[in-house]
Amino acid sequence: MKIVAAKKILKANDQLASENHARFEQAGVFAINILGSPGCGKTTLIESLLASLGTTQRPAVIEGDLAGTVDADRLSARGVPVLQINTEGACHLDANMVAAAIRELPLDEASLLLIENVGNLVCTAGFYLGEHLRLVLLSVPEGDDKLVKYPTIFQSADALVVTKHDLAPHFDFRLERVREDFRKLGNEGPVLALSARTGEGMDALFDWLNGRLPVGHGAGKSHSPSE
Ligand SMILES: Nc1nc2c(ncn2[C@@H]2O[C@H](COP(=O)(O)OP(=O)(O)OP(=O)(O)O)[C@@H](O)[C@H]2O)c(=O)[nH]1
Ligand SMILES: [Mg+2]
Repeated sequence: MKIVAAKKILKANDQLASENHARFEQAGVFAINILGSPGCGKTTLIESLLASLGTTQRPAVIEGDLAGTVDADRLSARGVPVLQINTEGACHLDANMVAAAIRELPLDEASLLLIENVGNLVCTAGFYLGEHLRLVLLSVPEGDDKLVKYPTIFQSADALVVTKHDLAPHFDFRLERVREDFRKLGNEGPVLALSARTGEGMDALFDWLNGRLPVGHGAGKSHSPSE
């Protein structure tokens, strides 16, 4: 019997992801991988990002879902290029899927690529897609114990975004515990609590992201009629 070790598959994925990264660099695109459980608020956050960063950036979106185009339809309505990947049962995006997607997107006209991964706290963590930045979302209704139970994804995050913070009064969610557990995992990144519903905390995320984008990124790439 032949056995293909998971390590080998991940190595092949990393190789392809590096190629994706090189393609992003060549196109002048900053790529953000957005991960979290089903329903934690990924698409809603992307809508907020499009409304804010979209004024200085030229965004494009990759949507990862097992099936359907619900989120892609939602975001296409905002006038940005969106490409839907249907994983047909796979619980995560991989670098190969993203490589195929970026061939179909007008990447050279974009400056920011937002990738919504499949809703999952486990499988998505191990697959580097070539992104510059990884945002991991945890919504208040999921509970404050998730970092202890699903450490890998939180270890891999550049920032932890606690979503639906407007619901905090209705749940026994301790933000301080989440901050402590994030540090215990050895992650020094920011923990940003926010609500897309009320707008609370959104500016802190936008400021942090703007600080991470390369200087002169986006705005300088805007295609004015005089160009
Ligand atoms: N109260 C509240 N609800 C929110 C917030 N953000 C998102 N929601 C709601 O949460 C539900 C799921 O949001 P989505 O953005 O579709 O979540 P998702 O992570 O993209 O879901 P999948 O793509 O299915 O994994 C929707 O009903 C949103 O309106 C928030 O800040 N506060
Ligand atoms: Mg979604």
